[in-house]
Amino acid sequence: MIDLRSDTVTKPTPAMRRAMAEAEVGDDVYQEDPTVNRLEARAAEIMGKEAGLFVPTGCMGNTIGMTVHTEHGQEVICDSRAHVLNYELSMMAWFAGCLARAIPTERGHLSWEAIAKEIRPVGPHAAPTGLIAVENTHNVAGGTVYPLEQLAEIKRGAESRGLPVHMDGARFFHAATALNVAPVEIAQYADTVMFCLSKGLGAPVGSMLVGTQKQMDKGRLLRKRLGGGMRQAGVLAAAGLVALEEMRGRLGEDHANAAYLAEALAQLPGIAVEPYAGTNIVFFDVAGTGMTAAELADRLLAKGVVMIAMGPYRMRAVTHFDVDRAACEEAVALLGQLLHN
Ligand code: TLP
Repeated sequence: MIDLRSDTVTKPTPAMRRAMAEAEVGDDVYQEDPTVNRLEARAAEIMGKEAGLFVPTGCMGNTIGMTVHTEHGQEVICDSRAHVLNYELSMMAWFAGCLARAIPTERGHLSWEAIAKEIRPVGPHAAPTGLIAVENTHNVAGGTVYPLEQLAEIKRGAESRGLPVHMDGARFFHAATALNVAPVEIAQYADTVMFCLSKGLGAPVGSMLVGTQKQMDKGRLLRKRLGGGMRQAGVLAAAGLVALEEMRGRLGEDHANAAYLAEALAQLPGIAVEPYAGTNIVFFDVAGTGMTAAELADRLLAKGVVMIAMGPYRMRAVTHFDVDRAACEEAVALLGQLLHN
């Protein structure tokens, strides 16, 4: 199987498995797991924040991040295609008790100009704005990377209005790799950042939330309330540490493979590739093949290639550690065979 559905499908590397087997553990609910403590400190250090919190999933990291900043009855400004709005089972309503104020965008990126128009003050009618949520890289927009100046402007504007910024950085290090900047250069423009260890970085489970010590102390209680107090979680954190130390540096390979896919897929009949954003996600339209994305996905699956239908005619391919260049070439060849027959 050549699995291009998502970078979530990566399996732990031999180094991760060894680290997991040998991990020193304790009860993390008492904050006594040395490996989790190390991972949290290291994540905070890399991102230039005071503290970190290890969470089982990106969804939980976003939920805690957004709940830390808000009160029930507030609004969260986000872009209309945000993962926090469309793929997290309305968690911002369910847990944070907030409404989304969604802004349509071209590339998944909010601008301060658009945000400023949507900020609502406390008053007798509208729900006041409590938070601005940005997504970097932006998944459904095609792995797009926020330009640093745009983020800086949002953060400056947010500060001037007393509003916090949360970043859904599920693929944060893909953004840092594409911009060729240190993580802090991006993270400085958000109060809290969630990033996933279990996507492109290859860990089997886990995400991190980073921010101030006070925010993470509050977040720790929220994590317990959500059922995320994981006891001897050092076995997972150990893989997370390997992911952080050994896997960040190789994301450029995934980007090069995605660039190859974008170019090669565009040569196939009936396939229209969306502008490639420079990271590990490629979206393309299959309407010209006479098949729906679901039909094409089924036929590809029969040939041993897995891609995901993300709309009636829209498909997504995501590159990652478990799919090398040869596998990408084979996937394109198999799709080509299918379309030529
Ligand atoms: N995204 C998954 C699916 O949910 C679509 C994927 O395969 O891309 N933020 C962003 C931007 C994400 O893309 C995802 C996962 C999450 C948060 C949630 O992470 P998990 O799955 O760990 O809860």
